[in-house]
Formats: sequence, structure tokens, C-alpha cells
Amino acid sequence: MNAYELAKSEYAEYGADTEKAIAELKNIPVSVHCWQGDDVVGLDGGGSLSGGIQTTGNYPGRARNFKELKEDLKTAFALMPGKKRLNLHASYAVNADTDRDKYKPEHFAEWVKFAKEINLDGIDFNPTMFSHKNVKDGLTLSSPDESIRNFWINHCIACLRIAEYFADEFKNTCMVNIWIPDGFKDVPADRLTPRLRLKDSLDKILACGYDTEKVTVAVESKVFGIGVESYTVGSNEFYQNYAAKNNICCLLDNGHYHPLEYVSDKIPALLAFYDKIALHVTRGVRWDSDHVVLFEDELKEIAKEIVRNDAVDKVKIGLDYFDASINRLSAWVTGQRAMQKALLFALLCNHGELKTLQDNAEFTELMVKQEEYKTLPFGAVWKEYLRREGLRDTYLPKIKEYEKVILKERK
Ligand code: RNT
Ligand code: ZN
Repeated sequence: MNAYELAKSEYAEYGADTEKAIAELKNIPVSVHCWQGDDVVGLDGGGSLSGGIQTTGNYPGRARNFKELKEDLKTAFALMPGKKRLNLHASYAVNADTDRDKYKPEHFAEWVKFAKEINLDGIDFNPTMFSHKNVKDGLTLSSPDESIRNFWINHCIACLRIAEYFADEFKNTCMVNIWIPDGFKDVPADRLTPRLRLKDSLDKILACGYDTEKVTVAVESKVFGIGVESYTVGSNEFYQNYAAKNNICCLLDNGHYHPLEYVSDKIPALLAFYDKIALHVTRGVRWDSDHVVLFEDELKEIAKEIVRNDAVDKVKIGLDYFDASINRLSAWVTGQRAMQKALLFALLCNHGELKTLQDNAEFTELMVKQEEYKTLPFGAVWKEYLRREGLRDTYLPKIKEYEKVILKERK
């Protein structure tokens, strides 16, 4: 018997079906963020990154243009198992001859072509409200300046139109995530008015009459950012209430809460009220540091909450991290594979049995069983999954080769 067959029978003893897990994993889409490839610089001339987010490191080979970014993405995607989507920021418009408030589907037609070429499931989208001259005093949709607010409202509406185009092209729903950098470094004099202005701006965006069948709008909260340590306009309470009242979606970025607050616990809380949730899966080290996602405990818990609550269709998984200190393609692949591993790990579990133990207050048995799961031969199933996807666990030599031939040339 090979390692996989042994693993299969061992999992079967627990009532977990490895074949079913592999089949299900294949169909869970993960939306991979384009911005890991170029340190969030974008293609529309924004230049340096602003908005309280930062990449650190200077690993050689950053993609400097559309062609290079596509090349890198294609190479990285080829090493990722499972169903993949591309998560684009508006600042990745191609040959944009106009400002962000007037972006059109045509500025993203090349991306659609590319995503189809490499057989992606679809494209998700994000208005880019940072790295731009119209971020005035650190504010966008909550600015006291009406012309600034209008510029960003129009940008978001333009993004919704582009998202409808993506939905049409791929025949599935496009997730549009609204994140703004707005906030204050020090103690504000008024915490309410900026939020009322943000509320009004969001109302105006949603009133544009977008097709809710094609586009899901999400709002992403954040507790603080660099330079906005004291107050963020788009806080968790603000957006959760806004989303609930306006029938849109919350996006939870697991780097955006106090380090002792867990998104894995927030998912089931929201599932009690929402039929859809979006995620930005990241890894914060002591703060919202956006390190590469790894196969770690909180990621496993997040995946468990998705799987054991039958929420695979409800929780839209997107990745969000940016590390400029290591090979960027490897960063992409490691993070995407970590997400897949966590999902597989969660799928390889008899959740019904564990839930029954909990309901029967058999907490000793529950603890022991959960510990046993941790040392089942997960690796053998993971390797088998990769094999069926035409991949291997070891992918670094391919990336190293690419680095030697392609990335080294980028000075
Ligand atoms: C910032 C947010 C936001 C960005 C991307 C680039 O803290 O997490 O989602 O990382 O939109
Ligand atoms: Zn995020």
C-alpha cells in the first residue's frame, strides 16, 4: 500500500473521506491578489505606496510593468493547485489614458484576456483609494472636501461597472471590495462627522444601480494603519452596521483587528446574519504586517469555520499580503498553498462527530480527538492532491530557475 492508501484508511477510521475531501477542495475558489507581484505599486503611475500600508524589503526582480507582472503571475499560478481567481486592484489598469474616476472596462480587457488564457475562474476587483493625489490629508470617501469625495465616489462607481464586465466575461459574480485609508494619526476632535460623510458616500455609490446578481460589494474595516494610529473612519462597527442595513457584504481581513481578536470566531458570528462574507487572508506578525500566509493555527481555524458550517459557497476567500523581502513568486505560491492546505485539513475531519461530543458535553473526548487529528497523515493526502493536480510539494527549483533566467535581468 502506498502512503496515500494508508492515509485514506487511517482517516476512514475517523469517519473522514479523503476522496471526498480532495474532490471538494478542487472546487473552492481562492482569489489571488495581483499586488504581491510588484509591492502594491500598480500600473497607473501612482508610484510610491501610500495609505498606511507598506511593503518592506528589496528582493530583486519586482515586476515593473504589465508584461512582467503577467509573466510572473502566469508562472506562479502554474504552481498553485485548485480553482483560482485573480484579485485585481483598479490601479492595475492597463494603458489608462484617463484618471481613476473614469476607468472603463476597456482598461481591463487585457486582464480578462490573460485570465482566460490561463483558465482562471474569474476576476475580483478593488477600487484603489490610495497612492493618488486625490487622497487629501489622508482622506478619500470621508473627506470634508466635496470634490474629493465625489472623485472617489465616481471611482467606485466606475469600478462597479468594470466588475459587471468581469461578471459577464466569466459568467460568475465579481466581488468588489471597498477599503479606504481614511483616519487620523492623533486624537481626533470629531469621530462622528467623518463617518457620516463616509456613510453618505457609500450610499451614493450603491445608488448607481449596479447589478447585484453580477456584483457583490464588500466593505473592509481596519483598526489602525501607519499614520492613522488613533482613529480609522471605516471601523469594524461602522462597516458591520452599514453592511447589515444596506444588504451588502463585510470583508474580514485577519490583520485588521486587535491581535487577540480572531477572524475565525467572527466568521460564524457573521454567518448567523449574512448569506455571504468575504475574507482577506493574511498573516499579521504582532501587527497588520501582511506577512506571507502560512499553514498555521489561526489559518486552520478559519478554514474549519468555513468547512464545518457548510459555508464554502458563502465565504469568499481572497488573499492579501505583500512581502518584498523574498522571491515574490514564491510568496504567492506559498500563501496560496497554505490556504489550500488549511482547507484540506478542515475537510479531513468528521465534524459531525466532534459537534456531537460538544453538544453532549463530552469535553474530555472532544479534546483528545482534536489532538489526534493533528497527527494523522495529512501530508500524504496533500501530496496525493498535488499529484492529481499535476504538481509536487517541491516547487522552489522551478521558481529558482525563473529567478535565474528572468528576474535577474530586471535591474
Ligand atoms: C489594507 C487593506 C487592503 C489592502 C489592499 C492592497 O490594510 O488590507 O485590503 O491591503 O487593498
Ligand atoms: Zn485587506
